[in-house]
Amino acid sequence: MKVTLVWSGGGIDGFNSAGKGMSGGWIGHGLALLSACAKQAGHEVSLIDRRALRDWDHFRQEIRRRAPDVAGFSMLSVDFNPAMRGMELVKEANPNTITVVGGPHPTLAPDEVLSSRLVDHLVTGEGEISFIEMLHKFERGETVGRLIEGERPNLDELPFADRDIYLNEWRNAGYDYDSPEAPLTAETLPPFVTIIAGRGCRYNCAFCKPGEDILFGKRVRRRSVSHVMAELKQLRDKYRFNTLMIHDDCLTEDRAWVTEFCDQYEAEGFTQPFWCQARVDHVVRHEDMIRRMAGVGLEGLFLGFESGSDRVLRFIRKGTTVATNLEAARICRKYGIRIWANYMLGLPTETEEEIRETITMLKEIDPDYYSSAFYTPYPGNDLYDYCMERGLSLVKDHDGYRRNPSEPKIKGHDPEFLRWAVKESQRRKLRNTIRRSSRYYLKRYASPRRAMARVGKMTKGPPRGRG
Ligand code: B12
Ligand code: SF4
Repeated sequence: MKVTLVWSGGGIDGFNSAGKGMSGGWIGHGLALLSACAKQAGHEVSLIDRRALRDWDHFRQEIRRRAPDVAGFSMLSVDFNPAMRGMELVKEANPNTITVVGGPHPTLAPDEVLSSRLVDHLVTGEGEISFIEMLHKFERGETVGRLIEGERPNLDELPFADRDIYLNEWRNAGYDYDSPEAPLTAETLPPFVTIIAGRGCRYNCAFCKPGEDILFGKRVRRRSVSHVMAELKQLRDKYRFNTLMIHDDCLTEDRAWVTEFCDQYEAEGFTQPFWCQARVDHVVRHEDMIRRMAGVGLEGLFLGFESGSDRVLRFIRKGTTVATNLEAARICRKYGIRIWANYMLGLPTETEEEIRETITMLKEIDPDYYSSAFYTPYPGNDLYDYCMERGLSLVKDHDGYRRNPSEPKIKGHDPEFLRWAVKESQRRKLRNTIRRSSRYYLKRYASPRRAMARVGKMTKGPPRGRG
């Protein structure tokens, strides 16, 4: 069958954003895996990535040109409006094209999505097995239910994510990259790639659960280290990646897995720096594991500090304390691991005093990168229900399901104070600024490797571009 997968996302940047930052320049692993599975089953697959298009007219042209039998849409809550508009254009181009939708929002709010007549079928949870089964049934003219519960695959039996389906699409749109995905930060050495080693998380944060369990199941599943290594070898051969990000929600919960990963990463000759997400309590509990990870290339951690108030941390069921947050930061500094600090402001019940405690904590942590969010109630988790039961949500439309700190998402907070708090939380103490600047200049001017490079530059003439 002719299948067109649609990345309707880009809720933040929208059209013309391919390659720009992480929301524009990272592949969606869900569709990349569906593509790999559908190709493996013999279907002809293409992708429309809204981020690589100019506008809806461009979308209309692309869908007409591809004329698919099936259009498969992926949808986060924030993508609801663009996904629906895309389906409208699919049906306008050819009412017989079958629309299938999946992803977090259809899984967590199926009734809302199914209430649209544009949606022919909806798959909840994971799509790799059930989507391919559906395609076979369509092909044979068999009846397929409108709501399908996705069967959970054995992750080691899945093919590797089809990254090219994104890259080709971006290149066709005129983008010219030397990296399969946009580097994480200005300092990240491209080519940069992201991978996912597992699904699920056994913790119970109120702003995330039970949504995450509904999507991926209560039991955490992780690919075997050898399966991940095989993918990394392929990525090394194909893209010569220089930096890696592991997206898993909670990779560091599995100490045995991480240890085996470090051993194999080293044994297979990987020296590329990598980043991953971690919980602060894991960093503190398993300092030896963190040291080992740093030894084989861990460059930075995305850490969910969330709040500088123990009461708020208890309220959101984070299972951590402010003391653990500070200790995790100290351990990261000790091993030269960069800190990407995730934290929220404007949570339900949070007072201005507690927000000031978060600011104080961040000044103490002095992270390398700040990732602040205004708490946003997404469907599918307990804190969302709490907000809805009390009429607290200020999110009027799906476009508002983004946690970028622009406007408050719930009642009870002074918008001006929150905006001030974002700025103040990111203003470094003078001693931290001095410490950082001196470290930077020391690295830049006192490193023998860089000094040699400068000598090389002076003797060899102008630098050449990276190949
Ligand atoms: C990596 C990531 C990002 C990255 C990269 C996004 C990208 N390009 O994919 C960044 C940092 C940019 C990001 C941004 C945001 N993210 Co994010 N992100 C993730 C994370 C950690 C991993 C995503 C992933 O690859 N998962 C693994 C793949 C295999 O799963 P999947 O994509 O869900 O796909 C499977 C199924 O959903 C299903 N499926 C998906 N699509 C389709 C389509 C069809 C047709 C079918 C049949 C099935 C199907 O089958 C797939 C394979 O099993 C998830 C959490 C998680 N563990 O999934 C959050 C998550 C998806 N993000 C979330 C959110 C809220 C956001 C933001 C809105 C945050 C913000 N800034 O406000 C933005 C929005 C980005 C945008 N659209 O513009 C929420 C979504 C909640 C919701 N109700 O929508 C999640 C679930 C985290 C959470 N627990 O809250 N994110
Ligand atoms: S926020 Fe992170 S640690 Fe908490 S339940 Fe969700 S995935 Fe797990």
